[in-house]
Order: sequence, then C-alpha cells, then structure tokens
Amino acid sequence: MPHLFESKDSFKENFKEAVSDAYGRDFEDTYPEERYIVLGNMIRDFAGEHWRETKNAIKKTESKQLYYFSMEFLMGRLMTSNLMNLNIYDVVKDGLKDLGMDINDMENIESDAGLGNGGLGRLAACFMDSLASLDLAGHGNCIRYRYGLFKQKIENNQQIELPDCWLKNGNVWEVWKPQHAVKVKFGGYVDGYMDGYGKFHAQHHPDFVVRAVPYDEPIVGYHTTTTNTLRLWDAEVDEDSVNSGGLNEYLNQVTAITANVYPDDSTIEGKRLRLTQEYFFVCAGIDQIIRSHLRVYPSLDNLGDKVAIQLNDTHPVLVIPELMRVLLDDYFYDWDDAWNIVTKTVAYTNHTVMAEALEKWPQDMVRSLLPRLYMIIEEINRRFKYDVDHRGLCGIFNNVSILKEGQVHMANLAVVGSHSVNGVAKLHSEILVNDVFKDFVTIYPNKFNNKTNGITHRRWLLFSNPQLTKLLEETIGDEFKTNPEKLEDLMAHVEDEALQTKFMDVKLERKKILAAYVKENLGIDIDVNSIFDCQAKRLHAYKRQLLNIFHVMYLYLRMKQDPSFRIYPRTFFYSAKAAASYDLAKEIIKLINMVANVVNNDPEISKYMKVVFIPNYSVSIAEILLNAADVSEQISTAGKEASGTGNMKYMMNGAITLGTLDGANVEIVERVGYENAEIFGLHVEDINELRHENSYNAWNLYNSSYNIRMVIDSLKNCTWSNDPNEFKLINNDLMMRNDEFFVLADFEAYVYAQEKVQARYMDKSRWAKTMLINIAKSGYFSSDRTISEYAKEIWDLKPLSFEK
Ligand code: GL9
Repeated sequence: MPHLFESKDSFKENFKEAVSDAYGRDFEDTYPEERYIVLGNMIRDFAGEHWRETKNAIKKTESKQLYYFSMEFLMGRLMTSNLMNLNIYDVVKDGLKDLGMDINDMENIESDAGLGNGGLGRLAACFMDSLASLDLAGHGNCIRYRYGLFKQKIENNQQIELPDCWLKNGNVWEVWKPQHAVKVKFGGYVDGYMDGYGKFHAQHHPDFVVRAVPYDEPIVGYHTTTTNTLRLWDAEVDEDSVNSGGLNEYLNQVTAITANVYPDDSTIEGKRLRLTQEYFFVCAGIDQIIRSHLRVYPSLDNLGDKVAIQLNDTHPVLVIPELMRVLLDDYFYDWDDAWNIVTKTVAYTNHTVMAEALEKWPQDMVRSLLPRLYMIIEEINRRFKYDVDHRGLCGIFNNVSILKEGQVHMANLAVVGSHSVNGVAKLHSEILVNDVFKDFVTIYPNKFNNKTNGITHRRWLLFSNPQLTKLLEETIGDEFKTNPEKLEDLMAHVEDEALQTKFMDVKLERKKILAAYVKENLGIDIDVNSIFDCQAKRLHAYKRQLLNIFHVMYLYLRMKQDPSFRIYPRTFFYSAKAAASYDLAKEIIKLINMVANVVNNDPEISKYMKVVFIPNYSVSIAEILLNAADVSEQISTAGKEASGTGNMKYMMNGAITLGTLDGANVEIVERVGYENAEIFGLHVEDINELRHENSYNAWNLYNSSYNIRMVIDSLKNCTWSNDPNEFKLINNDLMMRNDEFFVLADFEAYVYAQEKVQARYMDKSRWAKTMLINIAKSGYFSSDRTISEYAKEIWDLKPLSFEK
C-alpha cells in the first residue's frame, strides 16, 4: 500500500491538506508552529503502523519484553531521529523545500525533552534507540514531568534557573491513554486477617489516591519495523478521593508529583516528594506490566520468562517490594514463589559510587507513606538476615542490612532483590565488587557483572555529524551505519594524507557551525583555527571543572608575567548546569564566567585564548558542541566517574581524550593506545593510598608549587573579581577542607599534559591520524554493543520476528 511519505509529491499534497484542515486556513496563511505540529503528528501516525505490527508480533510469538524503569529519560529532540530512523528524511526535507520551508526550521521548533539531569538519563535515551534498532522489545517507564530540569541563564556571571516549559507547544510524539489509568495509593494504614492456612491478607486503607495516566511515545528503530513504547505517567486527581488535609492540599499534592525532575531533596518535604514520585511511577508501571501479561498468559507464574525489568539506579528500586505486594496481596502467591518470580524478573544497574547518591530513606517516612511496602521490606530484610546467618556469615550482616540506623538502604534492597547487579564500566564494576558491595559478593558471588556504557551512534554520529558520516561512507562504505564495529575498517586509511586533509576540513566545518552559534547567541568571536578544548557535563566537584579553569588561569597569569611565553591559540569551552542548591558548583560557574570576561577582554591575551561558557547545556547543544571538539576533557578524580558517556561521543567524532584513568576513559585508552590519548594524574590506587594514610595535604602543595600558589592567590587578589571574597567557597574547599577531589594534587600533571596536547597539535598530519584512529576504535562504544550484552547476559531477550 502506498503511504503518504512514499514520494515527495504525495507528502507535499497530504501535508498541505492536513495543515489547512487542522487550522481552517490556507496553507500559506498558517504559522510555522502549526505546520510543525501537523508534521509531527503525521510522522507519529506513520510510526503507528509499525507500532501495531510490533505489538502483534510480540503477542503472536509470545516474545519476552524488557521494561527499563528510569526516573529520567533525556530524549532531546526526536524529529530528526524519527525521520531518519523511518527512512523518510529526504522525502520530507525535499517536500518542505518545494513548499518554501527549511527542514531545519521545523527541527528547531521542537523543544528538548530534558527529563533528566545528565548521563544517567541520556543513557536511558540511547538505550531506547538501540533496543528498537536491534529489534528487541524493550520499553521505557518514567514520569511525564511538566517541566524539565531547568533552563539555565547566566546573569552577572551567575547561574539563574528558569522553568523549562518543554510542553509549551504540546508534545507531538505522545498519545494520551486515559483508559489505561492506574490508581496509586499512599499513606493511611494496613490491617487484615489471618486465614485458616496461616496466611495474612493485607488490606491497605490509604490516606490518598492518585490517578496515574499514561502518555505513550513510539520509539522507532533504525530502518526496521520494531517500534517500542516510552510510557510517561502523568498524575491526576482521583474523583472519588481527597486526603485528610482537605481538597486544596490534595490538589497541590497531586500537582507536585509530576511538576519537576529531581525536586530539591535537601529538605524533608523535598525528600518525601521524591519518594512519592518514585512510588508513583513504579506502582503504575508494574500495574501495566501485570495487566498486559495477563491479557496473553493465564497466570503470573511465567512472568520471569516473559518480562525483564531493569532498574536504572536505585530510584525505581521500590519495584521489588511493589511486585511482591501485587503477587502476595492481589494474586495470593506464597512468599517463596513470589520472591522467585521477583528476583528472576528484576535486575539492577548501579551508576555511581558517590555516597550521597546511594539513596537512603528514613524508615518512618517509608512506613507512613507506603505502609504495606514497608511491611514487605521488613520481611525481605528478616528473611535475608536468616539466610545470611545460615550461611555462617552473621558477622557481615550489619554491612549489608536493608534496614539500619533508622534508614532504608535502597542499594542494599536492590542487590538482595535482583538476579543481576552491574556497573557501567570495567573500573566501576571492579570498585563495586572490591569496595561498595564487597560483602554482598561473599553472599552472592555470581550476581555481579559489568556492562560498559555506550551511546547511540545514530544520533551522535550519523544524524548530528552528516559531514563526517559522508566522509566515512566515501572511505569505508556504509556498513558502519548498521554495524558500528565496522568503523574499524578506517584503520586501513589513517595514514592516507588526502583523507587526513579531508577529515580536517570536516572538523573545520563543524567548528564553524559551533562558532556561528557562539557568535549569534553570546556575541563572542572565536578563532576557528584555534584548538577547541571542551568540557561539557553536569557541574560537580568530582568532575573537576575547577582543574580545567585553574589551567586557564595559570596560562593567563603566566602570559601576563612573561611576554616570551605564548601558547598556540585555544578556545576553552564549558557547558554545565549546577544543581540549584549546590553552592560550590554555582561558584565554579561564576569563576569560569569571570575568568572568561577578563581573558576575552584582554586584547593582548585574547589573541591566544578565549573562554566560552555556553549556557543551558542540553542534548541539542551537545549535538553541535561535541563534534566540533579537538580535545575532550575527561578529568574526574580517579575512581569517581562511574563511566561517563560524553567521552564516547567526542571520541566517535574524532576528539582526543585528555583524561584521567577513570570510568570508561580506561577502556577508551585500552582501544586507541596511550599514544592516541593524553592520560595524566593520580590512579585509583594512589588516591586510596593517600586517603588511607591520611597523607594528603593541600597546603604542602600550595607552599611548594609556585604555579599553584599563583592560581590560588589570584582567587583573592582581585584578578578576576573586585571582591576578594568572591570565591570563598572554592578557596575553603581546597585549602580548609583539604581538597577532597585532589585538584591541586593533579594540577602540575594536568598542566604538563596540556603542553603535550599542544605539541601534538603542531604536527597536523599526526594529529589527524590520531583523530581518525579515535573514530576507527569507537564502534565498541555504540550502545548497540551494550544493549546486545544486556540482552544476552541479563535479560535473555531475542530479536523479534515479523513473519508476513
Ligand atoms: C552517572 C555517572 O555519574 C556517569 O559516570 C555515568 O556515565 C552515567 C550513566 O551510567 O551515570 N550516575 C549518575 O548518578 N549520574 C550519571 O551521570 N547522574 C546524573 O545523570 C544526574
């Protein structure tokens, strides 16, 4: 059957008519936003056909399905990706052109879906793309936040948080499904009775009930039929209930659940809201899984054979007691049978070793908000203790207990209730096994494994860097598009000088695109022939944006002091959001912007360097920033960055990693070799030793290093600000709190590594070759490889088959 995207002409005709019908005006008189909405709906409906076929195929072949539970999905924009995956990009582009429109203008109307903070949420989005593209039935489950994280503006050098109204023009990809609403119950109390067999029948009398209403988005695979679902839950009031606080309090409570990504959790109220959000999407998601399972199968006995649930960090760990609750209370399973089903179904990924991010909830809070789940958690812990004692390991129980010191330890609950626990890069998984979850390894030696993260090469290479994609096609053919490991074929050409030149031209073109953005939005002129040195990621002390800006400060101060010291021109790019309540991170943003003002306005120095802070880091900014980079800054304190995924995006676009041996950097160097990356700094072992021996002293470094002293002193001597107290938090963090993340310890090594980067850049041919090697070796970091490993080793998920 011919479809409306069959040819340019059929698209044009249908599109014009649809726009005109929808808005009751001649096509010529409609607004771009209106055309965008109609175009989006047409694309979504077109995907609807494959969506239906996928659902039918799953039913018919009784295929296993994965549900990826994540508090965050940082999807970014979907127009380009959907058009390309559906293989209708050119038809639409050409058709729009005939109608006097530019496809880029349509693409730019879409708001970024910024339903996440950083890497963890973006990983979930890459996974969605890979699942569908590999023909695996794998769906996402999350909250339909009305506002994204926040929109960052820089005013007076400081971060201002504005609301991120991503839904202001609607969301063309979603389908509202009120018929699938679920009631989620909170608070109140539990009673029940014991039956004649000694089995307890619980009855929950909630304080309030919220209706969870799903919005589904189709997730289309690349040139394939498979179309999965990203289900986002909205919270609505339940007509039949209020809470004990009365109607207004109830309405506010319900509205708050889906207002924001990561509400500030530094207050008790914030914490409770966060826990409410977590249970909200967990309960709704589980209910949907159970119902759709029972539409096909007679019972839940085979749930673990037909459903896999992956917990993206600890945020959805309530899946474990919630699924237990449903099996025990609603379907009358015995504890042991229910437990077997749960642990067979659920697996957990840990994404961080930072203690403050391993969630703990006050027991009282869990008991009052989720009384039935709390009972179940207590019972899980009781039985777990019994099991540990029986293995003769009672000595370690306190380390692994789910309940201790008045708190519920969610990571411990996750490990106990899952059949698989994985880290996200080799080094990180080793740290989990040897340190964070050490005692659990004694109990469950076979649960732990590694799945090194990946990124979708479709978005991060094919779609966002068409110039490089074209050059690669010309050089190695187009197999790498569906099999990214084929990028390795480029190794045969890295010495080819003609290719090196062409590649440097592509890089220059990407740099010009970024430079144009910077000029238009920030009014800063940058030299496209300078080295583009980029650090873009959330702002956090452990990621050490501070180390980076200290190097810039050092270069500036040295050039001012010594007219014979000059560097090869460089542009330092930063892009980062700081959590609203994270004062130190915000002060680092202020420092970067104040240094930028001094450097960029100094006529003598700005010939050699510029500092650019790009506000509002987001998926869309990443799409123009990372592929313009020459140098990828991955400089976290060793042992702290679980993996990083930006590092992989830079690599795939040719940038050279300037990094510590941390997270996935380790595996990047393993592939490209030390000669094609610039590695510096303390190793995990060095840092552990300094910590254990208590032998690190920031003052010693300050006193013994002229350069460190020069930089630190400049924080207070009015070089960057007229107020000597402007950077007090930074100064205190380093000098009074002994530099927790070893910024000063790695400073000299970093400066030296930067000198080596510059020296490498002088040899253009060698530099181009290094960049090409980075691209050639990046196929491993496609999330297709990561997802294949999860599918095979954790989920037991096989590609769907669509017999005609
Ligand atoms: C993170 C890690 O910090 C990153 O190193 C890792 O690449 C990603 C994905 O596995 O997960 N863990 C984590 O809590 N975040 C990560 O980015 N945080 C946010 O996304 C806010």
